[in-house]
Amino acid sequence: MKKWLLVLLLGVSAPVWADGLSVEQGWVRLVPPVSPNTAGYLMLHNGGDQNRNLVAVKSPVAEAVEMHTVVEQDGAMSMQQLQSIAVPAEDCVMFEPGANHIMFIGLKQPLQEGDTVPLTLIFEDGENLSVSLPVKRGQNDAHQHHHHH
Ligand SMILES: [Cu+2]
Repeated sequence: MKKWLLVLLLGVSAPVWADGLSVEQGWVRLVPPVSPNTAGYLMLHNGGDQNRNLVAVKSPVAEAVEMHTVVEQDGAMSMQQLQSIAVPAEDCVMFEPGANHIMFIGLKQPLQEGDTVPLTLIFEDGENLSVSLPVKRGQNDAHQHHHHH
């Protein structure tokens, strides 16, 4: 029993599989403690031969978790909620900065660098995929505090 648990815990950093579905390169953006929201990114593979539809995302760390994309409206970039995201068979969907992302709204407590955020992806056909995403600094975030207006 204990060994089994350990395998489960160690398994979080490896690709996680659920019937052909896997998540890789997932992370959640480290934000200042005052920020109530953050975003998560990942690569979702569908290695199965069945088309899937991602219809919900859940996490205990925030009041609400939504799927968002970024669209240009009147020359400005703004976020738009998505109700579902198609993940075709033998294809892969990216959640990345400036495009699709997982939005964590109303963080229950500030996330620290190195924390892991549990996330469950829920598909239309009832399939679930639970992963753990590490909290990390974004690639350009280290420099952003030099650019306050
Ligand atoms: Cu968003």
